Amino acid sequence: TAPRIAIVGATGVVGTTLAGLIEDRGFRYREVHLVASARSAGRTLTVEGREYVVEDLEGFDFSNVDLAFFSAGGSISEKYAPAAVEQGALVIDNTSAFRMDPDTPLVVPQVNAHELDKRPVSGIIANPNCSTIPLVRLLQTVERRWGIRQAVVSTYQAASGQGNGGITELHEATRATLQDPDDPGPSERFHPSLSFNVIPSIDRMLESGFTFEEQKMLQESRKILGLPHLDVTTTCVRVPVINSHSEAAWIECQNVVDREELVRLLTELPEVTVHDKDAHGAFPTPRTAGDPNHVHVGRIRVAPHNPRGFWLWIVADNVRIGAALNALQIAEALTDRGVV
Ligand code: A2P
Ligand code: 11C
Repeated sequence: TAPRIAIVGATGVVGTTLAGLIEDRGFRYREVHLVASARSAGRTLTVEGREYVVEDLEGFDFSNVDLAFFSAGGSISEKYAPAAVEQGALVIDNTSAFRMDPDTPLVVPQVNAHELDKRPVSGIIANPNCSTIPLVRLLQTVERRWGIRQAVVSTYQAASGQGNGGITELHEATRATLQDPDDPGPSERFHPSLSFNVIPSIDRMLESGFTFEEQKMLQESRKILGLPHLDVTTTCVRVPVINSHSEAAWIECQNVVDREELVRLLTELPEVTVHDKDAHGAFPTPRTAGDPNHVHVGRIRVAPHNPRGFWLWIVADNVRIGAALNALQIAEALTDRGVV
């Protein structure tokens, strides 16, 4: 029978997108609970044309839930996900709280769905970071065919990575600067203001000089691909885009790469659109990429001076590919396997 599900963070940007995708993709469920903070409890939200009252996470009983999606932030998952597991739910967690826990599989279904063959020891399945997911979906093929020596990646990450609050702040800050060029507007989620700016710092700064976001991309890629020595190095940058993260990736391989074969292999990947109409570089952008449920790749170019290396320009909807859709595809894989 179909699972009873809960969406924790149901009022947030990932939670509302997940509810929409459940409808679009026809994911079957027996009951759905929409859960958020006390601030939202009592509000109503609609899923598949039916109204539901939002429930308060504090005191919510997970014993009537088979599958709980958590997208309410790391500290909320740390506190409430283990309790949900204890009450009998299997948790799909969108935060960084449990990703590196050895008893918690970190899953991108197109890459390592085999991790979903059985129930995890911790009762939690972690959804990777939104910049990691599109990258590993492409790297796996490259590793298998040519072997990766090193990937050097710069990201261009949208405001929606900081939730509805991030989107609102970018709008307000931009409006303030348009009124007065000296006014950077509000700067709570993004420091300094993101208005007409780019910020090479996402999540907290670590002792190493890398940010936590940059460290996540390395550690998570290694875990998902099962390559503990994979060399991925990144600079993560926030840009004044509302939604969809972009990445410029330089991938140097062990062997010489044939561009035509590379384009063919990427084209054959599931739910990937290759933008390659002319050799001089078709490209996706956050505004124009097309199907938001696909990873988009363009500017595919092997370096003439070093034909072991090539560049990719990647665009993926961070709220869908990087969070809600990946989480739902984990759930679909679990129900296909009869795990829930
Ligand atoms: P709420 O709307 O009640 O604050 P976003 O990523 O768009 O910022 O959304 C964050 C989500 O996490 C929202 O659904 C928000 O609910 C939820 N959330 C934030 N703090 C808590 C909390 N303390 N308990 C439960 N849900 C929370
Ligand atoms: C951002 N990637 O764009 C972050 C948000 O590791 O799940 C998601 C943080 C995470 O701000």
